[in-house]
Amino acid sequence: MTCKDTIAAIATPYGIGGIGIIRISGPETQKIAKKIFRPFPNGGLRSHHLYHGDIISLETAEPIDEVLLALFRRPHSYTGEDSLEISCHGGPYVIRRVLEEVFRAGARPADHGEFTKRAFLNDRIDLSQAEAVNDLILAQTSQGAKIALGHLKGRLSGVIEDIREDLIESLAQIEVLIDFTEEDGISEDQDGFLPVITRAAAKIASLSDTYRYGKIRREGLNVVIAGRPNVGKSSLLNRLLGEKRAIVSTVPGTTRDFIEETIDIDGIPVRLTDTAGLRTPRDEIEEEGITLLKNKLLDADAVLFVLDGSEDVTDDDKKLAEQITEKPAVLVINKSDLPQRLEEKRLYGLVSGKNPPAVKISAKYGNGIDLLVSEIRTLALQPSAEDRSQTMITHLHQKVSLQKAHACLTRAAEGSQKGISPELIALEVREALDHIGEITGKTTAEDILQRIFSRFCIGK
Ligand SMILES: Nc1nc2c(ncn2[C@@H]2O[C@H](COP(=O)(O)OP(=O)(O)OP(=O)(O)O)[C@@H](O)[C@H]2O)c(=O)[nH]1
Ligand SMILES: [Mg+2]
Repeated sequence: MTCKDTIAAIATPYGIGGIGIIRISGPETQKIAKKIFRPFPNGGLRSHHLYHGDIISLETAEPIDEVLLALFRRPHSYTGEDSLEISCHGGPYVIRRVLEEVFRAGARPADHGEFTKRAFLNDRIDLSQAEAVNDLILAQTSQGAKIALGHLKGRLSGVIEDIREDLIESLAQIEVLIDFTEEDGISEDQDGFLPVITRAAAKIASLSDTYRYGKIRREGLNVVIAGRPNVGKSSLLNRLLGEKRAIVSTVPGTTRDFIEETIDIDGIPVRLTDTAGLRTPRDEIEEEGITLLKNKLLDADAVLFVLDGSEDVTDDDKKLAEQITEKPAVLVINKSDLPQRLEEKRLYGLVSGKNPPAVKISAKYGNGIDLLVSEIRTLALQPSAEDRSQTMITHLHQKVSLQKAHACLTRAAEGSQKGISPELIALEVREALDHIGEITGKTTAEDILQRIFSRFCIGK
């Protein structure tokens, strides 16, 4: 596919810098260069060569800036089209003047992510790679950057292709069955395709499960510090931060609004949220604080459930335990410097369905904090090292597509066991293929593409 118009944008950040780069892409690229670049070589510009010269004003023929210019002839360019990069002096005035001349010579302003979108439309990269370009630019953590680079190099595309091949193989087998049944009305091997479908479904499920960890590596871990009033949540936040950020007092119900701060654990940003203590609200403000807490718990990747070791487990503790059954948690038994009244056996089964690890600390004096940090590290870096070598997905729409594909294959497998017609099974497998194709962009709807590329910066 070739786009008819030629786009241009500043590819470097706004502001003052050593150089600023203008990018141009599209069929008019070489003509534009010929109009505004002097001296223009007689035989035209060679691809992948640097030229030194001036950008001139089309109106006055006066030089605007002394630049370096490089042409990348199609298809050997980022976008797959003729592209040009002009390295100007990096001041906002000069670079904007050069861009104006580029527009005057025939280009139009590029939209968000339009260069990458053209690379995708011209089959230079697939959608998962295009998204990885943006993830890499926006990466805030070493782990996030590593995953993005892997995807950019086609790691996710490879896994998706592998699943696609399975599905195509099973479709071929089903088609044979359809022809066979039509001709003879019977078949010897009604569900020979079933193992292939089951294998593909398992691969899809395991890829879909990586979302939680992929997202944490891309965006960081969202940890909520929760507990009843006065157990030492704010003291713990201050201790983990190494500074006095939240107000600590002997008065229960001190924290009303939530307080968010970020610490770095092994290259992953861990966002800590200190919240209002959970109990039957005493006033309107406390009620509001508790609503906020419940919303924060919904968004949390993990919960630090703080208990007071100098007191026994209370009904308020149990109420909170009910709210966090779905979340990975660490039981933080605080105030270990005081005489202990909390019986450890009361902790078993406190959070129903699981036994979260428990760590004894003193937020006031710092005891046990290293152990707690290592528990948080475990939450952030799960799954284990071997699993981490697995390809991960990092975007919600990828997970949604995988879940839809999985549902189709489940229906196909169940249908086949119930003896439904191979035509209907083939329909399900084809739909699963379409959902898989949404990740690489083979079958992605235009509005979703639009949304994905609108998150990019202009000039990329
Ligand atoms: N001895 C001892 N006291 C602590 C410890 N941690 C907190 N405290 C005290 O417990 C009281 C409450 O601490 P906060 O950190 O304000 O408790 P909180 O859970 O944030 O309380 P709310 O905001 O009211 O829900 C303060 O007087 C703290 O000094 C600890 O490890 N040991
Ligand atoms: Mg507090």
